[in-house]
Amino acid sequence: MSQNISVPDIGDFDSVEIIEVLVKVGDQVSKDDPIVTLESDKSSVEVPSPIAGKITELNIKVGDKVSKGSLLAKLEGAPSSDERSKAEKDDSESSTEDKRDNSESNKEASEKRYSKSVNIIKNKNKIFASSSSADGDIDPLETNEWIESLNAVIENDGPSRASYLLNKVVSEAYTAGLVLPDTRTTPYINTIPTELEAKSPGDQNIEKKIRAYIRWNAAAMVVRANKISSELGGHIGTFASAATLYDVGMNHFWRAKNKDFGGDLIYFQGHSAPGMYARAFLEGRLSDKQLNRFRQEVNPGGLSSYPHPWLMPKFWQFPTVSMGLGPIMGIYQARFLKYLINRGLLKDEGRKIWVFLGDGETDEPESLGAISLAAREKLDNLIFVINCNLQRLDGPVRGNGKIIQELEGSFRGAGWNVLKVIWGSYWDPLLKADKTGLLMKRMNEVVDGEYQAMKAKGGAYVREKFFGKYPELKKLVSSMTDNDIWKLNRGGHDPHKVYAAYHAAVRHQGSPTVVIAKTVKGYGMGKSGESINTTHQQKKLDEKDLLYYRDRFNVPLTDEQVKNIEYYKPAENSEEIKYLIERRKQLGGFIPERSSLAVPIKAPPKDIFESFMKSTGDKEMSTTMALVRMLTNLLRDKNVAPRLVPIIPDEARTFGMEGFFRKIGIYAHEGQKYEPEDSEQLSSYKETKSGQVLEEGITEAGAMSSWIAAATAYTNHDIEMIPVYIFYSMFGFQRVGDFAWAAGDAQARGFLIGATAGRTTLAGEGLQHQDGHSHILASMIPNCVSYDPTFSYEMAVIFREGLRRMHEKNENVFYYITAMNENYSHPEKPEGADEGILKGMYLFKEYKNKGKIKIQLLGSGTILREAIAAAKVLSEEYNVDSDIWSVTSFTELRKNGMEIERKNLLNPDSKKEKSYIEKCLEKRDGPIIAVTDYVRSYSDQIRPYTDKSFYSLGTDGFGRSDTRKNLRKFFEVDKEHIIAYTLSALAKEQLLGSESAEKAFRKYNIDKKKAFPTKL
Ligand SMILES: Cc1ncc(C[n+]2csc(CCOP(=O)(O)OP(=O)(O)O)c2C)c(N)n1
Ligand SMILES: [Mg+2]
Repeated sequence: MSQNISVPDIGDFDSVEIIEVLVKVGDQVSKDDPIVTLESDKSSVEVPSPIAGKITELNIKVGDKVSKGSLLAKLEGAPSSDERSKAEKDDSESSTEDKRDNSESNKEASEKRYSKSVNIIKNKNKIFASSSSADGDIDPLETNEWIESLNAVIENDGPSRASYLLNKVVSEAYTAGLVLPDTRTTPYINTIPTELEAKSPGDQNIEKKIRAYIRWNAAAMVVRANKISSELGGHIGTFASAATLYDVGMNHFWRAKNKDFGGDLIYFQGHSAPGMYARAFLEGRLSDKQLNRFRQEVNPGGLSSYPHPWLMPKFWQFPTVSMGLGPIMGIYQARFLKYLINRGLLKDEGRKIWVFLGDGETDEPESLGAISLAAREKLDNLIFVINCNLQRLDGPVRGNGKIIQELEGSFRGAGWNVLKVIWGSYWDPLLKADKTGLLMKRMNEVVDGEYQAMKAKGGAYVREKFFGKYPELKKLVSSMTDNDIWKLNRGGHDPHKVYAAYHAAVRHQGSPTVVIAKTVKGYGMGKSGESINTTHQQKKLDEKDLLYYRDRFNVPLTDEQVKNIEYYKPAENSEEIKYLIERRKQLGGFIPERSSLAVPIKAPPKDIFESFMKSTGDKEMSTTMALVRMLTNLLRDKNVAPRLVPIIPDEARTFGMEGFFRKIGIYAHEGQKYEPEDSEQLSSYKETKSGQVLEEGITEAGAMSSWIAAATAYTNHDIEMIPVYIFYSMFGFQRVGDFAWAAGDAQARGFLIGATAGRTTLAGEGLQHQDGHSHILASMIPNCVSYDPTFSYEMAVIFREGLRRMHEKNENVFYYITAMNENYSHPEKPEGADEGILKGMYLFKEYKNKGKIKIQLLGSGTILREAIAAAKVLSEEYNVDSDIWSVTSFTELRKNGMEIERKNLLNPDSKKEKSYIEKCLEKRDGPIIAVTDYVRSYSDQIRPYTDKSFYSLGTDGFGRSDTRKNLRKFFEVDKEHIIAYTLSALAKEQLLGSESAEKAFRKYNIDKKKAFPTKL
C-alpha cells in the first residue's frame, strides 16, 4: 500500500523551510521516525512518518518552503501493530546497561517490597463509650443512639460500609445546607488506635540500649568538639528529640542499596547529623578518631557539620541543611523515581523516599510548597517524617496554636495520608479510662507554648496545669506520682508508636504519607536543655549535665569516664553490637552510604554537532534555536536519547521546544485522559506515561529539584541521566540560587540553560526579567562551569564537551550556558577555535589594516556582535585596529588566572607560569575593552590577570522594557558607545588625541549629562 507523507497541521505557520531531509529513497522507516525537519523563525520541528514502510519517493529538498498539506514523500507499507516506537526500543536497550543485576525476576523483586497487607480496621465495640455534656451535647441519649448504630454497622457490615454511610450522611447534610464542622483536622490523638498498632518484632531491651549509646555518643561528640574550640558549634537537642524516629527506621525499615536492590533514600534532617555519625561509630564505619574530628574538616578525615556529599562523598547522599530544600527535593526525587520506572529505565522495586524535617522547617515555603504535587502524582513511595518538638531556634514554633494540627490540615487538604504520633504508650490507659472525653478535650485545647513549658517544668507542674483544669482529670491521675506523670511520654519517643506508624506508612498505597510525631526538644538533657527556649544552641554540657544524661539513659560509663567525655561502644561480640549489625544486614547494608554503579554514556558521534560548525549563511537564528536543534539531533542518538531529560517550567513555547511534546511526550503518570485541543497538530500537547519531557508548570524550585534528582541519578539510581533544565530570563539562578549551591554539593551532573539571557537581549520584558547577573551568581559555585556563547558553533563545542566531561568521563561538574533569543546569522567556526572556546576565549577576527593603534576587544554573548560592528567602524573611520576576542567565559578565564597566580606566588624562584589570558594577549598590543550584556563585574573578573589597561562596559542597573537597540544605547553597550568609549580610552592611554572621542560623542549623540544607569 502506498501512502503520502504530507506536512501535518503545524499551527500558525505558513511557508516554513525544510532544513533537514532525514531519509532517502529506499530507506526503511518505522512509524514516528522523523522524515524532515521544518524550521520557522522561532522553532524547529520534525515531521514523523505516520506508518512504517519503505520510502519510494521524495518530493522535497533542503531549503524548500512548505505549508500544511504539502507532499513530502511517499512510502510503501502498512501500519504494524507490533511495531515498537523508537523511544520504547531505546528505553529497553538502555535499561539493560544498568550494572546492577536486573535479570532478577519480577517475583523476586516484588518480594523486596513490603507486604501489601494494609491495616484492616478491626471491629471496635465502642467508638465513644459515652458522650459528655461538657462539649455542649443537649441530648446525650440521642447521641449514644447514633454512636451505637455506627458501632453496629462496623460490627455487622464492616468499616467500608460504615464509611459509605457516613459519607452519604455528610453529603446529605451539605445538600440540606448544613454548615458542617471543619474536618481538615482530627482530634489531637494518635491516628492509629492502640488496638490497631502493628507490633515491632524487635528486641526492645536491646534497641533501648543501642539508642542510649547513640544518644550519648552523639552528645559526647558535640561536647568534645566544643572543648577543642567553642568555634566549632554543633547541636545536641535536635537529635536528642529525634533519636527514636531514626532508630526505628534504621532497625526495621530502611533498606540499603546493594547489588540486588536500589535502596531506600533517606533525607536526614541536616542538624541531626551527629546522631548518624554516632550510629556509624557503633556500626564500626567511623572510628573514635573520626568522631573526635567532628566539624574539623580542613585536614582530611574530619566529619562534616551537616550532610554534605561534596565533603563526605562516600557517606552523605543529600545536602539538606538549608531548610526547606530537603523536603521539596525529596518530593521531586520520589517523582523522578516514578518517572524512571514509568519510562522503563528502572524496575519497580518498591523503593521508598523518606524525608525528615523539623516542625520549624515547615515555615519555609519550599517545605510545603510542593505537597499538592506529591499527592497529585500519587507518590506512595514518599514518606515525610516531621519531628514536632514544638520548638525551632528561638522559641516555640506555634506557641499560640498547635503545629501538629496545622500540619495535619495542610497535608490532609493536599491529599496526603496523615499519621499523627502524638502520645506515647503511657497515655494509653489514661485515654482508655477517660469516660467523659475530657482528656481528649484538654489535649485539644492546650496550645504548644504550654506543652513546651510542661516538659520543661516537671510532673507537679503538669498535674496542676494540664490535669488540674478539670476536676475529673485531676482525679484521673490522682493515684499517679509526679514522677509517673512526668513519664507520660510523647509519641515520637515511643518506639512502639513509631514502629506502628512506619509500618502503616510503608504499606500505604495511592498517596504519600506524612508521619507527624510529637517529641521533646533536648529530650533527656534535663535542666541544661530539655524543652527550654535555648535548647537549640546548647552545645556544651558541664559535668553535672553529663552525669545526668548518662543516668537518664543508663549508659554504662563510670563517673570518671563521663568526666573524660569518653564514647561508649560495647564489645564487637556484645549482644547490642551483634543485634545492630544483624539488623542492618537484614536490611541490606548500611545507611547512609553513597556510591555509584552507573555506566558512562557513550559520546554521540561527532556528526550530530557537525552542522553547527558551518556558517548559516543568510539564515538567521538564535542560540536557543541552535541548542534546541542540537537536542533534537541528540534524540536521534540511541545512547544519548533515552537519557535526556528536558525540564521546562511552562516555557517550552518561548524556547521553540513545543516540537518535543509530540516527539518524546510529556511525562504524565496517568497518561492522557483527554483529547488535547490541538490533537491534529504536529506539536500537539501529548501527555503520556512514558513521556520524557518534564513539563513542571510554573515552579522553578520544583524544576530545579527535578533537575537535581536527574543530575544525581548516577548515584541515587545508578543510571547516568542528562538533565537539561532550560529556565526563563532571570528566574534561574536568581530564584533558585540556593538549590544550585546544593546541586554543587550533591555533585550534580547536567546542563542548566539560562535562556533569553542578557540584560538587553530579552528586550520587551523589563526590570524583573532581563538577566544581567546570572553569570556572577553561577561563578560562585566552585563546580559550575559556565559559558556565554555568541555563535551556534560555540554552543555546539561547549555542549559536546559538557556531555563528554560529565556523562562520559563522569566529572562532577555541572554546566551553565546562557542562550539568547536574538536571531542573527552565524559564521563558520574559525579553524582551531575549539580549545579557546572551552578555555574561555579565542581570537575571532583581526583588523590590521592601516592603523598603528591597536585595541584588544573582548566580547561575549550577543554583545560580541556589537563589538564586531564597532571594530569595523574603528578600523575604517578612525584607523584603530583591533583584535576581536570571543570570550565564551570570563569565569573560566578567571579560574585559570587565580590558579596560575597562586602557583606563581607559591614558587617565587621558579619561572613564572602564564595564565591562559596572558598567553592569548601577551604579544598583542593595546588596551583591553571588554563588553558584555552583563554587569561589569562579569568581565572585570579577569582584570587582575592581565597587565594591560582594562576598560569594561556592561549592563549595570535595573533593566526596563524597550527595543534591543534602545536598551543597548541606554546601557551603553551598543556599537556607538563601544566606538566612543574606545576612542576615549585610547585618549586616556595617550595613544590618540581626545578629539576623536569628542567627535564620536557628538556624532552619536551621547549625552554626557545622563546619570550612570544604576541610578536610573
Ligand atoms: C534556610 C535556613 N535558614 C536558617 C537555618 C538555621 N537553622 C538551623 S536549625 C534552625 C531551627 C530548626 O528548627 P526545626 O526545624 O524545628 O528543627 P529542630 O531542631 O527543632 O528539630 C535554624 C533556623 C538553616 N539551617 N537553613
Ligand atoms: Mg523543631
